[in-house]
Amino acid sequence: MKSSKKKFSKIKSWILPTLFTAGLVSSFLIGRAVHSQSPAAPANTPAVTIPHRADADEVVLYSQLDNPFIPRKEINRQDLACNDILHGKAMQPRILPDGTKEFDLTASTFIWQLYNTARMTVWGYNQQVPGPIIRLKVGDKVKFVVKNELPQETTVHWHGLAVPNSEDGVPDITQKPIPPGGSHTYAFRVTSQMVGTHLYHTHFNDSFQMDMGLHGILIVEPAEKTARPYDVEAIYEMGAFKIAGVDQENVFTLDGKAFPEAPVLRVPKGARVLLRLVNASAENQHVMHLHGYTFQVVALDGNPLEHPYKANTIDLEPSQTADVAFTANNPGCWMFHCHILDHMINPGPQGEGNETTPANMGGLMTFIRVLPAGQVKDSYEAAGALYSSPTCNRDL
Ligand SMILES: [Cu+2]
Repeated sequence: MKSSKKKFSKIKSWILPTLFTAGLVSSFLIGRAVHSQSPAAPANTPAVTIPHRADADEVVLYSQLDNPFIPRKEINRQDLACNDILHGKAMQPRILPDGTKEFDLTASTFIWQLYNTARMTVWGYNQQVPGPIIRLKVGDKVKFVVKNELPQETTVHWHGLAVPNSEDGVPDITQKPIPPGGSHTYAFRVTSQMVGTHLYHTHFNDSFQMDMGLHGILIVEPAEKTARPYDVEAIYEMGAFKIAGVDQENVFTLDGKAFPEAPVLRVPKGARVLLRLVNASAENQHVMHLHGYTFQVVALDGNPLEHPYKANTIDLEPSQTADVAFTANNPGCWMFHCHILDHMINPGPQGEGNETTPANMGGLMTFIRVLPAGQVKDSYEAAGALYSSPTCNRDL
């Protein structure tokens, strides 16, 4: 145990940087009910101290001085954006006279609800985290008009795509970084090398900007429409954030939301399901595990495998993608989660759990519900709502 003197100096060493961080880029609130709203705390509200989950002796300051309020309408918009990611709904481009598909990506700061008790000023594309899905076809001529409304320079990198070097998004090597208030247009033709599940992300001050939310999913389809071997295609992007001024990723999200708000995937019994999995965390690998099934790993980093293999966990290093497939023949509510188990915990006073107190369940945890066809809806369902009031068995 640390002495109280030592502890005080530890607290002191946190206060200034954390207040600075909280005021500048990161703010969130603790202990609210799901989607509840309350006015911002008065300026003289004392800050709340809560032990960091990784080390109960270490104290992290959770500032209430910058207590962001999000209207219900905005929370609904964010839930819908997250649900669109899950269901692979892509953004629509402008079609230019020569047939070029032109996409707008605006990087800006906004308040995002990571889960019911944590909100943060994130940096993201088009007011959502992850950014909108970009879906391209081989042969497409594409342009991306990237506007920078961040307080810092940025670039965009098309991860896994063999674009011309000038379009690669590496600052001071292939382009000048895009200054705050500036814009830059990327242009390339989509080739067969690009087919598959990929991501796009910032490449400026990467470790910081990735953890702030500047990433999204990019899917390239073959030129010819082929008979789709799958009835359901869904996407889970694993993201990571640093809240409370810590220097290690401590909130992990599926399609932008941590459990209890991570979205549930509902699929009809018997459907052939393709899950596109993308690890957009800057610093952490994820070992995603599906209960109740053996799936086939059919593609890695966008490349179809010559010999797909069977597994029930898939290990994704930062920036790796995998496509896994299964036939939904086992009805029920099946957990889908990261098997690095502290990625299934949200920060809080409970820490990692002990003999008397369970941890604050959160992070990379959701369900895949296999239901009779008539009961499948595409609307957003938060994993926590299902967890606290299980209806799976009743539905079967
Ligand atoms: Cu993980």
